[in-house]
Amino acid sequence: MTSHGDYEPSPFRRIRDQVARYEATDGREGGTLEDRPVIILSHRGAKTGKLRKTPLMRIEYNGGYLAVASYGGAPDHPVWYYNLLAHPLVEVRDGATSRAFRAREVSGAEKAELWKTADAAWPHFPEYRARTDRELPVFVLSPTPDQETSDARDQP
Ligand code: F42
Repeated sequence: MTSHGDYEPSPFRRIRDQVARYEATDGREGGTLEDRPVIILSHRGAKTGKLRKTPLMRIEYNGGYLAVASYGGAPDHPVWYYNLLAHPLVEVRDGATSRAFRAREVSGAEKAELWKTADAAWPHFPEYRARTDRELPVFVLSPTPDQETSDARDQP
């Protein structure tokens, strides 16, 4: 996983602009939602293999993060959910720092426990769960052994 090269910005201007502002300012702009911190998840498209970047809530967990495919309680999973299943090696940009992680979807008792952490970080998750029939997926993002800390700003 690399943040360079074949990055395909979101077709949605708000998302595209947020990612650009975040990366240009180390998260000082575009780095919060309702005063809660946001990360930028870089991942590979399941079909295209292109690099995608998605703002998500920052939910710190066990030296890594949780990623909740909530999409505001929309009826369908966000596209990035399927990308992570196909290509679990991802990068997280958190402020000025970018590191590599491996995504693992959780279920059952482990997931029930992790909702406590997620709900504390973003109190809207319970209403999203109530809004939709689908079960909101949760990933644990664990640091990969070869993780490196670097400036994630794209370089040519
Ligand atoms: N969404 C969440 O699910 N969880 C969060 O914690 C979260 C926080 C958050 C904070 C700030 C903010 O501004 C947005 C936040 N969002 C959060 C919304 C999030 O950023 C996404 O917009 C949302 O989850 C929808 O994700 P999506 O992957 O469905 O994105 C759409 C908008 C999008 O750009 N889709 C691309 C597209 O072109 O339509 C997907 C491109 C793609 O991945 N294509 C695949 C490929 O192979 O390249 C193939 C797709 C296919 O199957 O055809």
